[in-house]
Amino acid sequence: MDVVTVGESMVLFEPNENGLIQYTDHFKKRIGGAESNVAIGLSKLGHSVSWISRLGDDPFGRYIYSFIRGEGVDVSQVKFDSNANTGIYFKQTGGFNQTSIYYYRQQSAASFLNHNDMKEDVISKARFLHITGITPALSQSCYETVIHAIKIARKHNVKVVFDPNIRTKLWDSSDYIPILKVILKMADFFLPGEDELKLLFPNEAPDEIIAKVLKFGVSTIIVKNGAAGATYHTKSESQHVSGYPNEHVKDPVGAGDGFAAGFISGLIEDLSLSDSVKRGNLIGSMVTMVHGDCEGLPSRQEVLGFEKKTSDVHR
Ligand code: KDG
Repeated sequence: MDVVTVGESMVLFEPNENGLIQYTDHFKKRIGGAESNVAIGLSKLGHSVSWISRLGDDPFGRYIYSFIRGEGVDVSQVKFDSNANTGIYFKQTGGFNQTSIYYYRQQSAASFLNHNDMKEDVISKARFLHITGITPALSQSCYETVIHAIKIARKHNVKVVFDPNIRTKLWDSSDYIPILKVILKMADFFLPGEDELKLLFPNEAPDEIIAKVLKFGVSTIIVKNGAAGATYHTKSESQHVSGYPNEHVKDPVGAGDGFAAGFISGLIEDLSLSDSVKRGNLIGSMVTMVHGDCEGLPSRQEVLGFEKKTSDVHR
């Protein structure tokens, strides 16, 4: 496997028309989950990727399983739990020009992930382990699972990519910041958004934060700033890589996962850091042009077509 990732995926319900959930009768059923989004993105670019998770033994669980498997992701490490439900969530993109998320995922099947679900022979054979800050916020056992997975990765020189993906709605206290920092100290690549970095290190100057994180042992920090691009920092260099602003944003959710998929894909292919970040920026931008958290993740052909685009109609 090129990449292994672990986390929860949920069924996502989104109003069919541009309406408020409170007044909507018709919903479109989709799927969401930061880690499976990244897995799908990588698979569509031609990489091998395994997604580790738990799903309820229910119709939603089976829907998610088939969807992710259908995108070419290895699901051999996914377990069905007959004692817990698959998580669901609702997303309102219309309305007052702000996206709102409502989770129904407490005690979900994925929140019972535990360290026995992490197989050493699966993680040790990968080149990268992708982790987000969502999974450790789901439950104590999920936090321990993530730490266990990272320890296996480090033992076998598998590089750890950490995207904090801060979702404060999942936090019952501010104690998650120290937890995210524990993971950060074990990561090789750190992919925060500019706003997330401020949340993790309040009242500290950006330069000080970068110096501090590099001292933790992180080799590369990529600070994302949406359409404005991203800046990467290593011990020897810092470089800004321009983004891909677009006027066709339909749904911003999943852009960060698109970035992660593009960036990791560049690393797998041994592209330079700058080109890997550029690929991340491009795919993050493409994701926002399509409704849904993962539907806008492009295939390699779609990436090439988008880069070479000469006309609005492709015949
Ligand atoms: O990054 C997008 C994810 O946030 C979304 O797909 C759902 O994983 C999800 C979450 O926990 O919000």
